[in-house]
Amino acid sequence: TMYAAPGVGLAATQVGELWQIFVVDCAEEGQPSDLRVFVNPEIVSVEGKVTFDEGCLSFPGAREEIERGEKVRVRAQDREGKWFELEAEGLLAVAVQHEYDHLQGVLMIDHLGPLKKRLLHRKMLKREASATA
Ligand code: GNR
Ligand code: NI
Repeated sequence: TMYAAPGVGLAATQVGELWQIFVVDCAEEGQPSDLRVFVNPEIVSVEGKVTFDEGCLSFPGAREEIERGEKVRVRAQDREGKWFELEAEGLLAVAVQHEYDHLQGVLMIDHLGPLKKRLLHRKMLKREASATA
């Protein structure tokens, strides 16, 4: 589903699977894939701040500037159940925080102020109305 979208990440909750699992692939276009699987992820530490222009497959067409940690350490299990720790920065760090949020029921819009949240909500309602009309 992530590759079909295409997206750089996908959380299980986005496809109706109630597991603490997300995947991320931040490889640049034309580069070999860099699929990373995170099972039962925990954010160990966050350092610095960065603002990133984010999109989300659950909010088609929307782009918003969101403030995130610049560097994160994440602990998770891999597909074999083995625990690993990863320090990420750049797009990978942003994607890990975005996907981790999904598993906690937190969405991109929850990082926006009430006005922007409302505007985006209306935009999504309009989009839905025109799709079903
Ligand atoms: O495809 C995606 N791109 C993206 C760009 C900037 C910050 C976060 C993301 S994640 C998003 C896919 C998605 O919605 N995953 O939950
Ligand atoms: Ni998302």
